[in-house]
Amino acid sequence: MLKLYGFAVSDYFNMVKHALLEKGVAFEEITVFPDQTPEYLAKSPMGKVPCIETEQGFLCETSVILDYLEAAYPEKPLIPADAWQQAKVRELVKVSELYIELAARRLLPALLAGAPVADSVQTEVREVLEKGVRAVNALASFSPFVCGEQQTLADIVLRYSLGIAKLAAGSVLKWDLLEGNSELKAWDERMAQNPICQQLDADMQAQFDAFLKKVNAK
Ligand SMILES: N[C@@H](CCC(=O)N[C@@H](CS)C(=O)NCC(=O)O)C(=O)O
Repeated sequence: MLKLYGFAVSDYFNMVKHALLEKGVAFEEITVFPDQTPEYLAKSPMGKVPCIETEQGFLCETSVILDYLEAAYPEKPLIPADAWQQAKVRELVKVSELYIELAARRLLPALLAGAPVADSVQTEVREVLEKGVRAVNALASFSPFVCGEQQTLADIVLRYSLGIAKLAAGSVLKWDLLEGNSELKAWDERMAQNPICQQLDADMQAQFDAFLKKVNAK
């Protein structure tokens, strides 16, 4: 059976777990934290989570894993069949990761461990997030999902990217990322009603304090 390595507070882990649950793929979850030990690096060469283990071997990098799952388990697709529609989904996935997730990630040391964050970094992150949200609004149809009537990988990647960005923006920048973005906010609230999101959010809450302790014990 496919194995998924990672931990419940990780947004990237949750993207893959959400896709597996949505697609109905059986998997075993193995809780691991990012790790630079030779044992874990043999599974995930950057020591990051998530990674998966298949009968053929290990695979890391969330977008690559998501693409693999689409190809290997096409029964319940999270990518449309049409080439153009596929590209539009991947465009939103890319924008969400580059300009929402990765921008917000720069604030994680401040969010999780209270590390000081230079004003220049705060300004840079806010600028990227503003543009990222603007790009998402320009690309998404919200009808009711971001790329149309069906839930796709774009909804999944945006949802968990936005989760960390809302948290970091609110806590570190004292800024409500979704203020003035009513369609995006309504979509985010709709996604939060999805039973899989609810399950993963509950798992994240349950692990959050222990994760914070682990981060701050280093
Ligand atoms: N590019 C990676 C990023 C994954 C990532 O950054 N995961 C975090 C946890 S949410 C991690 O492992 N951080 C530890 C590190 O960067 O060494 C992917 O797409 O899977």
